[in-house]
Amino acid sequence: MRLSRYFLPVLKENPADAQIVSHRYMLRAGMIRQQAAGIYSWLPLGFRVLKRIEEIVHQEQVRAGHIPLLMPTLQPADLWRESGRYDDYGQEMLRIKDRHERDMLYGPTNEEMITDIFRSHVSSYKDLPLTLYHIQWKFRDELRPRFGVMRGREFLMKDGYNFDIDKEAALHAYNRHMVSYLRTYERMGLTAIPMRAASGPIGGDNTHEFLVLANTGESEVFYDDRVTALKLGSREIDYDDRGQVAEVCKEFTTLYARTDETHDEAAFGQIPEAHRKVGRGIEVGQIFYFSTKYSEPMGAVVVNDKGERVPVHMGSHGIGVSRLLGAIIEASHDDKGIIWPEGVTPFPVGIVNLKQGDSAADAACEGLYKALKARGLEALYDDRDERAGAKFATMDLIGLPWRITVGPRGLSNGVVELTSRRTGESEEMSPEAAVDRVAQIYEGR
Ligand code: 5CA
Repeated sequence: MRLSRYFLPVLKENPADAQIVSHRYMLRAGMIRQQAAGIYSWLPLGFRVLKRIEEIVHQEQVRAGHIPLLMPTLQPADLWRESGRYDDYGQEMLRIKDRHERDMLYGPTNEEMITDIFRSHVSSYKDLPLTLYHIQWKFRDELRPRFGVMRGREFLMKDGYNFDIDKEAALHAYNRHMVSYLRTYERMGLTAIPMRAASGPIGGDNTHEFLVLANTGESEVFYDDRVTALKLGSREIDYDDRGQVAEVCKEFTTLYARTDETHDEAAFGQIPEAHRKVGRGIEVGQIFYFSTKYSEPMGAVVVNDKGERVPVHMGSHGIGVSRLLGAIIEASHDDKGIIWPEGVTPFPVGIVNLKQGDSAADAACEGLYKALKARGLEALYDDRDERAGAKFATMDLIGLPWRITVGPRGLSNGVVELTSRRTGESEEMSPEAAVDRVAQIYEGR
């Protein structure tokens, strides 16, 4: 993408109403625009990151054996009357009447609708286990929408629902979600710690939230800091292997890590003092096992292998897709701007032409741009007629992890400069070597 032809409305000034750094940078980098409290347009740069995050979420869900579908944003109220949640949900639910005076709502979550789909099409244990998920916009009329996409009213969520024959099978689905989430967050450059939590309006006793540690997080967290060193890494997971999946979950949930809702001062006190930490975290996901809470009242029943009709065991599992942009920026930035992890960056690399109009510099930039494209990498090429300082400031603000700087002086020695946004370190090399290096960094992503 050539910056001269892109739509990147960066702001020079800090927006006055943005209280936390991720919100400030998302506005300044021209990623989002607020249209109403907690409701945003996704401008091209923000949209690219959102799509990238969605893609990683999809890939890891499919890897775990979960099946994508798409349910609508608007739902009939009658489904929610069946589960009893129409009245329970309160003012967070946006209620709408259509022209025939039928009660509708903008879905805050989809347990009822997915249960309806299931009961209409599945009747035998032979069709289980089944996990269906979608990535769809939700609406919750939050009392205090704030911090940009972090607590929106309209927000993008991945929500998945498992249907299993018994508790044991459903707990395997729960564990499978936990492991697939760990991998999902790691691919985004995040450390998200599973913490014992409270289930709120979704219900059930088994629930974990995934928290990214950040001072600006809304949740108070209590943990043994050795939990932050745990990594899933590139180990092979067989998602059908109950034992292996359960082992991984055990590894990640044995050390103390809880939100304030489930905090236990006595258990916390057992942690050696040097490892005992109180902090704040951003909740980027939550998983639930709630047994037959929805399947019983809604009649999601299958015939088991003994010929008996039994309600299925269910759980639901959510990832805050749009919130993740904020969480990643909170975890990865400096005073100049965002520092995108390679996994989610809107463009893999930026090209800065220090002297637009200089024939050698222009030709070298064009050559780099095309060579990168041939390797499957779309660079953001700053081909505007601007001062070098302004170009660097824009690149630093929007946070591409790598920058290739091209100027007449370097070119006279046959070199360009490759700079890491994270370390600030630069290295001179031939344009071909720079392309190779960047291609290597992104290999397999
Ligand atoms: N049905 C379940 C799981 S699918 C559910 O709705 N879970 S949830 O309420 O925990 O939401 C899932 C995730 O969505 C949260 O962990 C959080 O990351 C994200 N989320 C929730 N509310 C908001 C909001 N107002 N703005 C942005 N993201 C949100």
